[in-house]
Amino acid sequence: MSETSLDSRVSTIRTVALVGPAAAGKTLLLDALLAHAGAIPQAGSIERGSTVSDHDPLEKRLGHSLQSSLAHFTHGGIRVHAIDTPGAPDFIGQALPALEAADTAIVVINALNGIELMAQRLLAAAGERGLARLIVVNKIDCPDVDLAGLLTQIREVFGKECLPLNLPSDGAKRVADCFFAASGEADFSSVADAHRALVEQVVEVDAAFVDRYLTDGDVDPRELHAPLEQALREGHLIPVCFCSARTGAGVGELLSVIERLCPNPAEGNPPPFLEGKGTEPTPYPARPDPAGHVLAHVFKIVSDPYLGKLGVMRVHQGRVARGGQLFVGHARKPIRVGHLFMLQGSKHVDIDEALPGDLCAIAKVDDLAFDAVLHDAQEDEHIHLLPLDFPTPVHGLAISPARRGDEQKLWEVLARLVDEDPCLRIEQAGETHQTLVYGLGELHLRLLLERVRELYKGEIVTEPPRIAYRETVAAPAEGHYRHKKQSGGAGQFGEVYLRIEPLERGGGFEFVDAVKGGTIPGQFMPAVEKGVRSALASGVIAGYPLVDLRVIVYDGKHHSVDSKEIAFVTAGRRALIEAVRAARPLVLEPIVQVEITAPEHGIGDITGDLAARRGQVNGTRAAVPGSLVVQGLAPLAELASYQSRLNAMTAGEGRYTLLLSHYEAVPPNTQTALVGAYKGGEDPD
Ligand SMILES: Nc1nc2c(ncn2[C@@H]2O[C@H](COP(=O)(O)OP(=O)(O)OP(=O)(O)O)[C@@H](O)[C@H]2O)c(=O)[nH]1
Ligand SMILES: [Mg+2]
Repeated sequence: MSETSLDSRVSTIRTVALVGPAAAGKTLLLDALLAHAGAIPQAGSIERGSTVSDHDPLEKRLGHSLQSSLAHFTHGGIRVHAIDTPGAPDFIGQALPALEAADTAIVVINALNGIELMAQRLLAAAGERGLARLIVVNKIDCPDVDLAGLLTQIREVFGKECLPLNLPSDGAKRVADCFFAASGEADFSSVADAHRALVEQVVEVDAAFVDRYLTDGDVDPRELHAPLEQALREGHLIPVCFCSARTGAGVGELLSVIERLCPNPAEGNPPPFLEGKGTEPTPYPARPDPAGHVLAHVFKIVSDPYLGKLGVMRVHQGRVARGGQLFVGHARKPIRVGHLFMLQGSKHVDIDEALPGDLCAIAKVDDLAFDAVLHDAQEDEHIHLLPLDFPTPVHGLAISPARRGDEQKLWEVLARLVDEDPCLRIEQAGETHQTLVYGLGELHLRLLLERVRELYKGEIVTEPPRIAYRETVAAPAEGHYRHKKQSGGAGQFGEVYLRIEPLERGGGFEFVDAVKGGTIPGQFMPAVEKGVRSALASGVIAGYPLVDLRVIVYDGKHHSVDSKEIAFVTAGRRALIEAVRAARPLVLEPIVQVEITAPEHGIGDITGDLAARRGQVNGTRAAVPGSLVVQGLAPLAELASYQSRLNAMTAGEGRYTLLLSHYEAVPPNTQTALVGAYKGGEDPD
């Protein structure tokens, strides 16, 4: 196959991510697109659980997507890959990675609800990643929706670069194109005005076109392909389309927009690949050239009970072929691409090769992890994609098996589920051997537990959320420990003097070797640091990890025969414990940003309740008509089981999201209680 024909095949690929708030109609819209393109006989239904994308039994039961899901179709010679994503904030760990795989983000807005928080959040995230963005107003068939008002609101909230590419017409039974057509009938506004506004916005990116436009009064839109792509790339234009996934109005037109206007893999901004280790990697310009080295990025992991681990990836450069060999990140040993396929909902469609822009999957590769880069040249091992900014999971739960001895089995089930979702985290709690899982909210953890129960099959016990407290110090202090043991033959000897200093909040940990004259020989310093780190990890006064401090080791003693690594580990650990106890230790608690959406009449109760729980209200703003969004800060510990309290205050209509903001010292009485409850402390002997 010649290079030119391969390149022209890349230009016929479009990769889009459907993102936006829950219930906006993303999943139904994908089915409508698939049906319109002839990939399925007819669109399915959310209520009957018959869509391509919501294939998981739990998704069918709830009527919401919980995981991202892929589908593809061919129409008019163009291959379109689409990723449907869940809209609930707790599942944003499935939605954000779709932005790493797509060239265009289609932000779906529910005409019934207007602009919701998730639409804002995802439109901004897509802009930060440099994607072309398209806003789709869905559900235009619903009676009493104010589409003209919504369009005005979109331009107010998202900016003047949001311009309609089509307008509802014939009582929203169809839509009228405003880009290629210069006139037509619309339900509101005017096709001619919308056409003029679009052309003016697009020509602005290119001075030559501005001149032509000023001279001739119009430019044939078919000549505007290059400036239009540039305007999309630069965020100078965010087109708005209207449709109804239910009646099919505007669905064919959306398909044609994807084919004719959305960027192909070579027309979008290059993906933000970085090359190098350490703190200052340099940008790596990946090119969507099938003849280049392979660079493919794993943006989704699926743990299939029968097929093992599936890695779903976007090819960015080169050609991934069945039977070929690829390296996973730094791994020395290549993997063989035995089975290469594309996903159509739950179905696998075998393929021989995947080109830049294609989304494909490989199975049974245990080493694959989310965010891995696959490549076919060992020198590319340090290339990675700029990481996404995921919210930190702060909702914790302790899980243990009802039957003792099953801990490992339960851990394996959890680890598999955590692999699939970058916003879930598990850890083994210090001495208690409890397994802690952290997620973004109560819904997130509840659904995780449903899946754990299904896979683990045995009974599990959960305990109320555990707060991820931290310890720190408020003053500088000194610590010293001399470890000396003489038992029979060889002894153990190590002595450490150190000083600790508080760092600013968020400052982490610094270790400074200030030993002069080799009183602690260089080869023992790693042992001292190991001892210090082990004390930091297990905590000193309340059993929580120590943060925000600098440890300066400045003196010590060794013995030419009896000094051993283990002696310095112990001395480092004990010296640190002594210093921390003298440095006014504090327990810190997580403070979260909370956003509560609730009907107006419930707002007074909500703000009063927040203030009573050591919270602070920072502002209120309008959301969907009739409801308000309250923004504030509160200690996470005060928000345990918040959904049930919110339900009581809002007759079940309130919703909230939490994001970790920062850590602050707990009130003195809480500190006394936490320190008193801690039994794991060790006294230096
Ligand atoms: N009237 C009308 N209803 C629609 C339309 N599109 C979707 N719906 C309905 O809206 C509900 C939500 O649709 P989904 O496709 O599940 O929405 P989603 O955006 O995928 O939601 P999440 O998966 O939770 O993020 C379902 O009951 C759909 O039948 C539409 O254009 N008009
Ligand atoms: Mg969905």
